[in-house]
Amino acid sequence: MGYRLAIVGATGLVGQEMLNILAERDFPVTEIVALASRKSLGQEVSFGEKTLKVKALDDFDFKGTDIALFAAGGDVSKTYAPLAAKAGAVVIDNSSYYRMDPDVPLVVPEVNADALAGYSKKNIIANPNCSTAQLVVALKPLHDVAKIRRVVVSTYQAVSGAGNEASDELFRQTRAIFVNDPIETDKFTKQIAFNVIPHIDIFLEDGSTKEEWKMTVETKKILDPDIELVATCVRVPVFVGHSEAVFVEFENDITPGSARKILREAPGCLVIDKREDGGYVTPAECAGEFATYISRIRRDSTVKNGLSLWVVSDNLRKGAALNAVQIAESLIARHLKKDA
Ligand code: 11C
Repeated sequence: MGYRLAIVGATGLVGQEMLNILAERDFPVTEIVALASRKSLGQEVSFGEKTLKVKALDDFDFKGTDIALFAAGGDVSKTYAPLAAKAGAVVIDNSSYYRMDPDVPLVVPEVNADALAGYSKKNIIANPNCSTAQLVVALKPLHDVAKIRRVVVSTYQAVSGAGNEASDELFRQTRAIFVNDPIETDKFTKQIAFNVIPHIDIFLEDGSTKEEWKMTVETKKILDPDIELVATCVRVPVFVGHSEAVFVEFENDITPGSARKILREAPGCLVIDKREDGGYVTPAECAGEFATYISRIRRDSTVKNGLSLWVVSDNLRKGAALNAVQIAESLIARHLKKDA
């Protein structure tokens, strides 16, 4: 017995990855509809061996849809998620629009699947920001053992986090440099090819960016409101895979050896941590994978109980599409079981 699904934003990077992952994981589907704006009408997207013709979102009737996965940005979610939810579909929303709504669970299944119980308040479940998702997967097992007080994180975020056009911009600029053409910027504020940009999302009054703020407030909502977190979010010329240098201060002592052992056994985590040349993971190796990779686990001796980690994951997968599909899987297992 399967489920009727709708994918909103099916032509975007995350929407297409959702379709790939649903097919890869043999998600129980009886019907799947690919939706997008009218300008994508008639386009085709792949779902396993099948090809789906994209339909228009603006006149789609969600009645009869069990689960709607939204990956089309905050404005689309703001308008259409409540309509889908009212028609009876459970919405799993990848945008930031509903994340901090107290009546909307914000879920990373390895960390807080129990929060799914609150889904029926609005029939909407939020998927976190990509840089938060991989971080909390790595932090949760350590928090359970030694209680985290404070986290300092610097991110190295791939251009695909900013969408298709941003990825094209990195490609075009890289080419332009090689053929000596002028560099044109559009999606990014400065040249991204052979450069790094310490700016993701809009600036806030205190000088931080919204991406940095999201990492703080989302970690608190998903993992523990008492955790203090400060982030610096940086865009790097990588197509897929966000990396994070993470400094964690704990309440209780925890050695690098015990952290390594705990993370090896933790759901969603894969430890690659040989203290030798190449004994760590880089974004090029995590692209297309499901895991959150953890390397460079070592003591931070500048604080009492400190550890430092390197955390890498595919931002389109664990950071977005995979986490959304895992939410759908957990939702089905816990709340939407259908008789076989
Ligand atoms: C980026 N993290 O890499 C962003 C993309 O709040 O869902 C996801 C933004 C969000 O640009």
